[in-house]
Order: sequence, then C-alpha cells, then structure tokens
Amino acid sequence: MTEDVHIEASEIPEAMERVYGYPESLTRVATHYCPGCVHGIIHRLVAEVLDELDIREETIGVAPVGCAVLAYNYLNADFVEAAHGRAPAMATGIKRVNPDKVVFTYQGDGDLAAIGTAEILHAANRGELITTVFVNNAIYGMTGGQMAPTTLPGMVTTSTPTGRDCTLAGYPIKMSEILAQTAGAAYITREHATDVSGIHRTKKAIKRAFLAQIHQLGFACVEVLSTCPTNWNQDPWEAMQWAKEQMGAYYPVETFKITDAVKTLKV
Ligand SMILES: Cc1ncc(C[n+]2csc(CCOP(=O)(O)OP(=O)(O)O)c2C)c(N)n1
Ligand code: SF4
Ligand SMILES: [Mg+2]
Repeated sequence: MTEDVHIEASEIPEAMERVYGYPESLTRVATHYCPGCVHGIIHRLVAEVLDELDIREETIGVAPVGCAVLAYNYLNADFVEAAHGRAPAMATGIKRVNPDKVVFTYQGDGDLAAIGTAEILHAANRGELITTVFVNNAIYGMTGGQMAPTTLPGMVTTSTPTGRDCTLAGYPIKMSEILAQTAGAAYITREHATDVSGIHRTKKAIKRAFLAQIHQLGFACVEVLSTCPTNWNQDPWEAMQWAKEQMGAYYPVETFKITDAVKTLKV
C-alpha cells in the first residue's frame, strides 16, 4: 500500500493552487478491478464531474450487474442496484419521482447491449432525463469472458473458443449508432479511455452528458471503449492498444448525435 499523501484544501499555502487531488466523490478504498481494467479510470472521471458540477449530494447512481456491480462502494453518492440490464428502467422511475435529482446509470456492454437492449433503447426514445455511462469492453467480464453482442468478429472468448463466427453468432452490435436514431436522445457519443487524450475527451463527454440532464435537454449516453485484460488474455499495455486500435476500428470514436442545445453547453 502506498502512503496516503492527501492534502486538505486548508493545508495548501495561499500562493498555491490545487491542480490535482482525490475527488470527494470517490471513496477511499482499493477497488477490486484487475490491473489494466479501465473501470477504475471511468469511476474517477464520473467522480471528478460530480465534484466539478457540485452535484454529489443530489446524484443517484444506478449500478449494473457486471464487474462494476460494486460501483456504489467506490462512488461516494447515493446508489441503487438494478437487476442485470434494468438500470435504465430503474433510473426512469427514480428520475420521474425525483425530478430534482441527477440520475445516472453505469452499465457494461453485456448489461446494456444484451439483456438490457429494450430498456436502454426505450429510455433513449422516450427522452428520459437520465445520463448513461456505457462501458464497452466487448465481453462479459464478470462471468468469465463469454461472448457479448459487442464481441468483435473472430474474437476468442470462453464461449467462442475458435473465434466469433458472425454467420452463427450475429454481428457486433453498435449501440451508440442505434441510440442516436432515437428522437429522445440529445447527446450520444463514443469515446475511449485507453490513453491520456482519450481519457480527457471521455471526461468532457461525461460532463456534457450530465449537463444535458441538468438543463433538461434529453437522454444522454457516453459509450467508452475499455479493456478486460484478464478475459482477453492480454497484459494491461497490450489491452490498452487492442481496445484503441482493434475495437476502435469497428467502433469509431465519434459523436453520433448532439442537439443544438447540447452544443451550447459550456463544458
Ligand atoms: C438476469 C441475469 N442474467 C445473467 C446474469 C449473469 N451475469 C452477471 S454479470 C454478466 C455479464 C456482465 O458483462 P458486462 O455487462 O459486459 O460487464 P463487465 O463485467 O464486462 O464490465 C452476466 C451475464 C445475471 N446476474 N442476471
Ligand atoms: S474481469 Fe475484466 S472487466 Fe472485470 S475487473 Fe477484471 S479486467 Fe475489468
Ligand atoms: Mg463487458
């Protein structure tokens, strides 16, 4: 364990400005994520955004089933746990009953693009005032690396040991492109969290997606291309490159929908 070097704002000499620190919206516990997994990075980005927008106290997160099932242990906001894929339905109910709260879902690709396809599609189409952070690592991470709808063609998983054969198993589904077709969506973008510039872009996108909700502009979803070195059988560095290059070739990093109102938001 490294020594905790946290410095309280009151301890910083007046002439100095704090430029980096531990977000208040992140709890001070070690996560269970594997080395090289970017769930932890994405948690931190969400925490930084909650701090910067000063919305931690009024935010309710909906945690998924998947490796991020314990997101409520790491993000220091109110949370509920949804059954696999049902986070958008729960978030819908929570937001409608508590319109003054800021409600977001955090979902993996198995959760959002398989069992939860109907929930996310209809939440977007209804223009629910919720924010979704969609972590796409092209696999069912938590359950041992089975094929997900997002698994790339030819990709070896525990349930496709000779590689995904799209003539049998269908083609990788592009959820952001689909969600962008819905009239209720205000902001749909795909980013990646595999290098510094990608992480900065992802943070901006997450902030814009929360702002879209706060300004009541419609449904917003940020897909983040991410890693699962454990189930991809890669080391963390390889996994970062693979996500950026191989996943990025199939899933372009692009903003698929941004309404004029969302464009005017200052991020
Ligand atoms: C209704 C239901 N079906 C299936 C499962 C088993 N299950 C748990 S996590 C998971 C896949 C998670 O994959 P993903 O959402 O991509 O998250 P990751 O672990 O990759 O971040 C599955 C199928 C479950 N818990 N509940
Ligand atoms: S199994 Fe994969 S998704 Fe889950 S924590 Fe490990 S690297 Fe991350
Ligand atoms: Mg996954």
